[in-house]
Amino acid sequence: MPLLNKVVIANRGEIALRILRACKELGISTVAVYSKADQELMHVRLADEAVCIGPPSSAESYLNIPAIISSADITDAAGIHPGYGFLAENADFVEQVENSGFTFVGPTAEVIRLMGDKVSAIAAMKQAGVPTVPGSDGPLDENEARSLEIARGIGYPVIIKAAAGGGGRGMRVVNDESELINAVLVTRSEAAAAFGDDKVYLEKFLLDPRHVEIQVLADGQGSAIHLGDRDCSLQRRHQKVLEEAPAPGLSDEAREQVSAACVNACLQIGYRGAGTFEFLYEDGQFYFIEMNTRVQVEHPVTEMISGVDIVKQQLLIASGYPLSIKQEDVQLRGHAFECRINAENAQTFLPSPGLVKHFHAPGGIGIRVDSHLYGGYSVPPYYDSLVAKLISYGDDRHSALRRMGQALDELVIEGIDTNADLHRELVRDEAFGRGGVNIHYLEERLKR
Ligand code: MV4
Repeated sequence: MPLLNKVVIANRGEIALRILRACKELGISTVAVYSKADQELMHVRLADEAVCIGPPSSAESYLNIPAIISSADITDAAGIHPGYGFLAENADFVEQVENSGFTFVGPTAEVIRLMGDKVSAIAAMKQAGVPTVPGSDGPLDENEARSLEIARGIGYPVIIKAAAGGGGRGMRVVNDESELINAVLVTRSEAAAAFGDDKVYLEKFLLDPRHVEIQVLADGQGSAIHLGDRDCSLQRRHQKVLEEAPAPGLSDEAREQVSAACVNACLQIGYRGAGTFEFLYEDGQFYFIEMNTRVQVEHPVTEMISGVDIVKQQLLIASGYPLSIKQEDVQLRGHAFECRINAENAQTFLPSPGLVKHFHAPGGIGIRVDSHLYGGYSVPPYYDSLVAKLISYGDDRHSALRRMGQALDELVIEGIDTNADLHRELVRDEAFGRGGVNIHYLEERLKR
């Protein structure tokens, strides 16, 4: 079977470079699409072809569906890889890509839509035997007495979430009965304004869970596998900061049970491509909250412990190949960390774009740097502030963490502010060193 012969990389920054590398390795021709602010991006230089798709603003470039499809048209590309963010989980985009005769590197529009609505996603997962959070099992209706009854049955605190939300947008915690009706009303109207969908649902609010996720690959032809778990609990304002694989301290039994359920769910919903099941993990139990139908920023930690090139697998699956990796071939070994290096002020966390005067990447055994940075590159102010991902690998958690400490000490980024010093503190933090801190740990530590 032939591979996609040419792929449009509909993204920018480090992930565009990551996708370009996977394409080159497979012998797939590459088309970079870039905004007027991004002509100097590393992957634009390295791509076989490059097309300017619009002005700096994302809305007019990386979110401009006609411009991206036209780029595929004029370059005679076969496929479009969306990366993460931008149009990666936009079902309407996927439909237009396919109706124009191109292959979307990812799942079907139908599955993206199913997972994009958190109410239908949770219902599908429950149906497939994936453990979910005790909740309303469907949208809340206008019947206030019924909402009060559901919440009372579950017990306070509860959380009201927008069905169209996700990633921390459109949610509200309710501590007791007196606040419930107003919270539902406010969340509903915010959801209508933000997403054009006022559907809301209710869950038990878990007080101090960890964020643990399962990476899957499925070919849409009857085969699905998992590549183990990651812990992404270190976050600030719903932005992940430092991730690791595997999640520390899980029992083999809990881990195997939940990953088997995820694989089963992939088969049941007809999943195709790379995907991530997000869970809250508390007191040894997993609770599904959302599924991400794209490659994720933190995919490298899974690549390090599994030896599987996830982006390459995405391209093979999109080309129509059945999965060549069987579950028993997947050997998870060692431990990996990823530090997200952002161009941001260390005190205010505000973006810090500008000229990178010097860039020195760390190296050595067990170190990987996914970054589009180079000395003389100017970080534009228009996009996400992620400029580098430092990834370390070791035989065990301790040695991977030591290596990360050394890598951070070697890293030089001059000219812009970054959060590298925060990472230097975190990798030496005692509680983090023990493993298993919860989703509130970083924000509480920053307060101190
Ligand atoms: C929750 C929760 C506690 N209980 N749901 C935030 C992002 C979105 N993916 C879901 N989120 C949460 N849902 C219930 N039932 C706590 C959070 C949450 C969180 C989750 C993962 C990582 C970081 C977080 C930070 C604050 C709140």
